[in-house]
Amino acid sequence: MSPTPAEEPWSQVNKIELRKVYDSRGNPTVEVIVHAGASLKGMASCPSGASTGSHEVVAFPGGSVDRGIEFAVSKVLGALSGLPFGKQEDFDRLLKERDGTKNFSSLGGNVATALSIAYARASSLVAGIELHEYVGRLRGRPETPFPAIVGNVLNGGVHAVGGPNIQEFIAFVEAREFRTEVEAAVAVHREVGRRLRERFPSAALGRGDEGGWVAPTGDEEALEILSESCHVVRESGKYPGASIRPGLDLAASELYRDGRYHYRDRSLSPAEQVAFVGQLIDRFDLAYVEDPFEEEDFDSFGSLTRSLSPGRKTHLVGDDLYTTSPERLRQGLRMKSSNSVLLKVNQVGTLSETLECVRLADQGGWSTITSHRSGETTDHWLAHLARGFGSAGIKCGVLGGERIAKLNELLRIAGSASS
Ligand code: 2PG
Ligand code: MG
Repeated sequence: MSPTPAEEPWSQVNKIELRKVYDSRGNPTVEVIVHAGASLKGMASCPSGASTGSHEVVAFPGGSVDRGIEFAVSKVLGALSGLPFGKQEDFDRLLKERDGTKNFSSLGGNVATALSIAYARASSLVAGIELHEYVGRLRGRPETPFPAIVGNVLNGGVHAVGGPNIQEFIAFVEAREFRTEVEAAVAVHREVGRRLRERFPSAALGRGDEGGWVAPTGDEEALEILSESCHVVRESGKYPGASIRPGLDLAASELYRDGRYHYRDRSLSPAEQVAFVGQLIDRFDLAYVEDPFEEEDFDSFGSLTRSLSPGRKTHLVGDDLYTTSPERLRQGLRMKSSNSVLLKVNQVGTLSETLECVRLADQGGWSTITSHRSGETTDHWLAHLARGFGSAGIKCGVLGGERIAKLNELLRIAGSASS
């Protein structure tokens, strides 16, 4: 039997499908298929957040996925038809033009995101390369080492009822082999679970929105458990050469009311919060600190950044502060507010604008962290973006099907790179 000839890809967009699907919280979201040949499909679905920054674009018009899809079908798809593949900036500009607002309130940033990524995937298929290579070419720098895992192992805040006030307790794992990172991150997750069961023998332990544990602990108690778990895994001798350190996403806008940060056991002024977080960094050797202040406080971010000791590598990361907006990131760079930026495509709505943030961070010598949302699908484009952006970390949780899907995809990418 003669082999089937390879399919001839199309050179331009001529068929796009959109449908409503559901995320890990059961909330409706959107999936897009940009066809790139009779059976070649660029697919992408969009996640959504719970602790959203107020400068993020609108997720869906009037909160309705159906309205976003209707707008795409009636006002956007016609303009995209006939566009050649590989013209990411043109595609993304058309999305913005057809939407016609500053914050995607007609089309919905989540619909725009799914369209933008699905088109990128279709373009990579047409070019015969992987999505991460396509993204890497757009970034315009050679690929850097694999990202560290920024793995949420204990959940709090708005992602977990009955847990600590701080939203995320994170294992930050860096190793030469990505497989070692995955194994060590899983080991920290298990060790945290074991310690929580020991400490709260009669409590019902659950898991939060991002697959981390939920337990009735205070914030510092949770950080102690995380820190001891990182230590035990590091010292186990099973992950030679791996750096395994604790980290936090304070999601501090959620703690901020009337000029103060409110915890169960204390309420802190911004200056006290700078001192409190600085102490936590020193005491626990934190490798990663995200959103320690509310989303408008560039100054306190700057104070904490200046206080970081040069000998310790800590990624001080702005999430709600920048909302993946090149304009807000420029302000942060000018004010030296942090040394790292979180990237979430659906905060801004297009791959091109996210890439603009990557380039700005590259120029400023800042790291980037490519991030999931608390409501996710099993789609794994995030893994390709983290790799293609050359991010220092991929923040995607550790356990839970929709979280491990991203790590497994990076294992596949790592494997295909070495064999
Ligand atoms: C965050 C994220 C993801 P959400 O705050 O960084 O961890 O949460 O998607 O709810 O904004
Ligand atoms: Mg965050």
